[in-house]
Amino acid sequence: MKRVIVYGDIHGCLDELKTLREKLDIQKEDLEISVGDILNKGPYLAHDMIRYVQEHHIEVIMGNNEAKALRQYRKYRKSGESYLQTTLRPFETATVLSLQEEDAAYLAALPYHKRVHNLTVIHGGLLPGMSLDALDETEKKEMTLVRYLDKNLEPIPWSDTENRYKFWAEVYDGREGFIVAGHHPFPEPKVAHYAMDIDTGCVYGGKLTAAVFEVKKEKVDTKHYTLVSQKAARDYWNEYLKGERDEED
Ligand SMILES: [Mn+2]
Repeated sequence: MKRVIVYGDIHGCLDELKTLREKLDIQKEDLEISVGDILNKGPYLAHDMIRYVQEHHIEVIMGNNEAKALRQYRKYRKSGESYLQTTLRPFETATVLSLQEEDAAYLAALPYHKRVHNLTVIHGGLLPGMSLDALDETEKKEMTLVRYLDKNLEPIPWSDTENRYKFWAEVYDGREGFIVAGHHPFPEPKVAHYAMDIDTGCVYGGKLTAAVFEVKKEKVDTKHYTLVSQKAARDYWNEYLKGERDEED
């Protein structure tokens, strides 16, 4: 293994991912890992995203959007068309309809974390008291959703800006290695002592970021890394929202 390369939330931004991989001059010995949320909200369909990461051997961590897509796909298979029309938004319907049975099997098998020596990749955040090897199904899902914590170090939703005390990475103590995660978009990667969030909101017109680590003697050098980004061609999500509103008018 030459390098470990971790990608932030891609959300269907396949063009930006391809350009970023060219910039990085990806080699066969590199290990590429996505923090998850490869699908939904962006321009390319879920099926195309899954095919691409499979063909290029990019490992993917379960993000909240993969978990949601799988849940919705299964419900659709059970309840049929009416479920799509009554419950899902257009982009969710497009995701569900693009998935094939083998894509669903792929999503169902995604891991919630991946360790590479002293480096750990997850989607959201780790809470105080959570230990990666002892998580139940509820905690695994919770982990994909963690952003800010309140004064009691309890996770709070994105919308609750009033009770924001610390971002999870700022209180994480390093017990599970150096963590690279995504999920909460920042204009620039949010780097703390033992963790970083590299979701730089590509699908919202930001950029797609990769964290690049060198591996030396069975150890990932987490002190010296590089952050490489590719700017989004457009603000895909807000263009989509505008289209959704226009359709209602
Ligand atoms: Mn995301």
